[in-house]
Amino acid sequence: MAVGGKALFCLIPYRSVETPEPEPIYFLFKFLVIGSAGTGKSCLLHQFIENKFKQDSNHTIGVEFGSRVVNVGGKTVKLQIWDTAGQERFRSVTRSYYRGAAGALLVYDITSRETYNALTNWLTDARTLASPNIVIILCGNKKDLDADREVTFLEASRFAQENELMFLETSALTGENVEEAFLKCARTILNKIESGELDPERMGSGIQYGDASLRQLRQPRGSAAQTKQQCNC
Ligand SMILES: Nc1nc2c(ncn2[C@@H]2O[C@H](COP(=O)(O)OP(=O)(O)O)[C@@H](O)[C@H]2O)c(=O)[nH]1
Ligand SMILES: [Mg+2]
Repeated sequence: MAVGGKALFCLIPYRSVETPEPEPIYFLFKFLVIGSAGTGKSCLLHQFIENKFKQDSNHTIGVEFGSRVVNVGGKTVKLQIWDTAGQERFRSVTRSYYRGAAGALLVYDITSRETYNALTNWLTDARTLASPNIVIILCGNKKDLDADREVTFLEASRFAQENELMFLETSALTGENVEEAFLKCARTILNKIESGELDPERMGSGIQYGDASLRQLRQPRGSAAQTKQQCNC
């Protein structure tokens, strides 16, 4: 939906699956699902959230999103996932959609070379409009259609290596590697936070603290805030 050259997003809440949370949420990560139309982005999101294949995947104008709470390396993390939902046809996915994303699934269809050839453009958009530090996993979707394959695993894995992307072939139909793709991306973001490579407090990092108290716990020992709390003055 374009108004005066700008895309107008309507947010369509996707049913969220949030299992009871015994642990407090440690972080919230914003994820994007990007790639050419018809590659299976909405089906991947649906499979991840609902644990089943979306039969009637129709094109929606706007942005769909879903969220799921997962355990990553012993920490409870909420993934908030945004799906372009039809916008990709018009390449009018704007800065506001990309802004503040910590991770992305970059999807092509292994049975369509055209969708593979478009990857470079999607990658440029993600790194310029979201953040150069965005953690991206390349997903060669429709793995179940191996007989119709137009892109080999080897070719795509080389592309991934050259562009510093993680890589998996997935099937939103069978569910193969779908959870793995999201979790691998989340794990990498968490590792980067823990190693200090990613700063959750940087504007537009796509990362939020889940609980204010955890934020305090993360303060370095002897920092001003902690000292103040300890001496209670
Ligand atoms: N065989 C197969 N079909 C898929 C898979 N994922 C999606 N599809 C089909 O591909 C078409 C496009 O899927 P959709 O999720 O709407 O793609 P999007 O435009 O990227 O969101 C639909 O007809 C889906 O049923 C998959 O893993 N395997
Ligand atoms: Mg879609």
